[in-house]
Amino acid sequence: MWTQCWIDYSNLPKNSQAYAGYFSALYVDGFKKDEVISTAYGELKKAAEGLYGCTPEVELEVPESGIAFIRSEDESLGKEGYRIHVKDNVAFIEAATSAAVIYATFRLLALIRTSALTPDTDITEVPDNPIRMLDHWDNMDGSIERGYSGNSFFFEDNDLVINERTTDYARLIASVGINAVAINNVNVKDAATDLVNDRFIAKVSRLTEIFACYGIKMFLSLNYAMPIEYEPASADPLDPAVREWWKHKMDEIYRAVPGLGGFLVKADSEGRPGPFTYGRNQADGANMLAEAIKPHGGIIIWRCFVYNCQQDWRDLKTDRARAGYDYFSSLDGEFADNVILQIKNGPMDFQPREPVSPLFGGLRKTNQILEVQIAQEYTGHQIDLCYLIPWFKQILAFETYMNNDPESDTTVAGIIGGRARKGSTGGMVAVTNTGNDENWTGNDLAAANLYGFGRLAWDTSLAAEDIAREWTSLTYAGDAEKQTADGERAGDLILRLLMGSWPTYEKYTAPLGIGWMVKVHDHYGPSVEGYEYDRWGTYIRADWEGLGVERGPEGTGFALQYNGPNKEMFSDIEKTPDELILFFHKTKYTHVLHSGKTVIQHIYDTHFEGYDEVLKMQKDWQKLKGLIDERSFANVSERFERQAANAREWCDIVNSYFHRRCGIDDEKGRTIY
Ligand code: GCV
Repeated sequence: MWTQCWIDYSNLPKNSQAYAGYFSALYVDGFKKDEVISTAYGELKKAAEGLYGCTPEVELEVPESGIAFIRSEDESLGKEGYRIHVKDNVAFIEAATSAAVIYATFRLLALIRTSALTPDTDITEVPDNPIRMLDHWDNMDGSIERGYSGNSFFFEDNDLVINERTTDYARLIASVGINAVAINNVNVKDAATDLVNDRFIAKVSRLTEIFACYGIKMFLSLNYAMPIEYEPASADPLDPAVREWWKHKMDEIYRAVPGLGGFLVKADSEGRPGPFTYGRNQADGANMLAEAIKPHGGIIIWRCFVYNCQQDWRDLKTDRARAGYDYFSSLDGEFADNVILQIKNGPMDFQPREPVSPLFGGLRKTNQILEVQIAQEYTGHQIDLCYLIPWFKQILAFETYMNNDPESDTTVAGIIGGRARKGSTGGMVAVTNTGNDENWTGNDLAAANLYGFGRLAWDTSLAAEDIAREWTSLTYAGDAEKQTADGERAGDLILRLLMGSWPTYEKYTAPLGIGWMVKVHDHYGPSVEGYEYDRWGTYIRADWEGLGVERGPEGTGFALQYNGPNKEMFSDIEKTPDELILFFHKTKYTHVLHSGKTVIQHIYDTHFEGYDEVLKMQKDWQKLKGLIDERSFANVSERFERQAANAREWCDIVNSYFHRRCGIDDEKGRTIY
């Protein structure tokens, strides 16, 4: 069996009796009794049974106490927004669609379970992002690319799996406002190509229906090269035979799966085929699919992760960081309306710290989705604790200087939320961290990233700390209120660990934005020069004098891809923020940072500190013994043990490597192995 994470209703919240009355009745006005409304009722029932052992009666009039779903004509709520307010002893959910009722129901339950619902509650929430999506990198053999929490719960032995867990998953992600999910790996290989063929299409259709009950649109990753295997024997996007083939294919797919949201495509990247093979550009490829899917109302999500993965080490001009902008910025405005470009947060690949991709603010006439990764590929494999929401907040807040219009919100959040350009659409996607482990996310605390991603994608103004507090209260419920021996509330202790975890992880791993000092391909544990000597070349350029890649005007020129003040800031080593200095500049070990420390002393200090902080986190966690659920306590204890070993290894290897490279001693005289 598996856990229910933050929607487990077996643990009564504080003051819970005060809310019992809401669960006595449900009144529905103006909605047809569709599957989605039934799902919302089902959720209330589940909560009522779990929390109070009762079942809400469906009543034909507004009850004296209970919950009421009221269909609203208020256009400002849009398709997904809702109002929750309390009058007398009734909690009202007002919304224009049944999907919005689902989101509101989960919100109401969260308010109740955190004792936040009061007689004065009157909140209206409309999501900031039209698309709030999770991408699975699940393969049909059951493995998950970059998966750290078991195998896939969608696929096994080259077949689809549909069972109770599928519904529990839909429930889990709908509870935090997710409205789209792509179930298979963007590297579409072997049997996965057949997801859109007779072999699997009926099961695909059933899956879309399960998700639809929770208001979620299902997507598939598509094999761009598919028509090569058929009559056109080509995937040239401008070849009329290929275009025709796709039109027929889309007709066939949508006849069988009318509820499909559309397709996610990785083309011309890391060995995947794409339009470049035929001398065409990325817009040619995306628009061909967009045209074919348009009659069915589907969308094409086209990834911008296109780069040359085999750069020669002697080539100092080619720069992987430049690639996205180089390939896509000149195509701005050429993509069809039903194409959305999916852009990774940074120009490289989900490192613990990177600058924001210059495509945000570089593209002015194109729909954009921000892609982040909660699968902890480079941030500790869900062994190490790394609460990523504070990092995502920084990315969203980045000012792109896209235009000079003071009226438009040109931060990343504004661009993807459609507020920078009238008529645009977009959203946020996370490569998900879920698998078939008992607790879904490997490390129990990694579930805070899944929860947090959903909440943040819904409301980008939420503080990372508030999200973590909410998650902690919902997950540990009554236990969060207990006190440790030294008088700290258990929930506060967990919150403190979460909030400190990303800065700590950054400290003991790759400093000052350099990234990539991980073991090659596996990406867990240190290997300072691993990628320096790999065919998959991604360089850090360390020598006896300094390290970092020169990306200013004298170097690869990457810094020039940014607008106005950002271009100026990143081009100049003196103006570049410390945390990104090695990303942008080849920097001497003796260079003095804004912090007043030299680069080398910063490396020594942060690595020692990072390791110490992990030991402290591990010790703090032990204070929860006997206070929280035993399974969860043991799960995280075991993870901290491994994290401590990992942090020790990082600290020793990184410090020793740089000590030997530059010969400069640690000012504090600590032992460097
Ligand atoms: C799915 C990185 C990962 C790959 C991943 C790729 C991508 O390179 O290491 O596993 O492939 O990103 O985002 O497509």
